[in-house]
Amino acid sequence: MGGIASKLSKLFKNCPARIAMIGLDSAGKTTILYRFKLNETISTIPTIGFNVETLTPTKGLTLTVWDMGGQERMRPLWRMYLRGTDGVLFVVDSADRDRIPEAREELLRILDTPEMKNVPLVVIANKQDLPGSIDCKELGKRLQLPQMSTRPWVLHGACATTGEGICESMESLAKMVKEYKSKNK
Ligand code: G3D
Ligand code: MG
Repeated sequence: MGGIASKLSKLFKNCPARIAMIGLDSAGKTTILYRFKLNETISTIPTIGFNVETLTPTKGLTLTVWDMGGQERMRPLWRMYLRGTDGVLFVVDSADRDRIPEAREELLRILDTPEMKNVPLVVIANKQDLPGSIDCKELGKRLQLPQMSTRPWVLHGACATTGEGICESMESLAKMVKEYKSKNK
């Protein structure tokens, strides 16, 4: 394969970017990272109960990854990690219907900080292969994406285990980050 890995290096070649990759636990974040064929992993555990991974899948692209949900005490730390973020990759388990409201809450909480004003959002509606998964349009509605009037956002259906939809998501991300940076920096 290697398709996604080489694509990433092209996409972010002239556009250094800091991306926050977040979602509830088990959404599929680590599985997506495997598709990037990472050869370097730096893990930092700044405090008990908060696992942040900072990875560089290709030169110029920095991913900061953590699981969200039920971590009220950790919120001040998120903000520290969100500073300087150029884009958000939000990964959702489309088949975990019961936890969609929780995912929405966490997403809105992240976006509703001064650091994240106008920062572009790419939602990965993962696990589209599972029976009973929510389709993209419905998921977008449940996450209240259409209500985001000023923020650029896009949603892609995906299956991290096969890699379907991951390239498209990263293409959208690179494009939106470029636009964001040209306007804001
Ligand atoms: P996380 O890093 O967000 O916590 P993981 O999530 O990447 O660890 O994924 C959690 C589980 O979901 C894993 O299964 C993984 O294989 C599975 N998974 C991830 N993406 C998909 C997908 O698109 N389709 C399906 N069917 N499963 C997926 P295990 O069994 O290892 O816990
Ligand atoms: Mg993980």
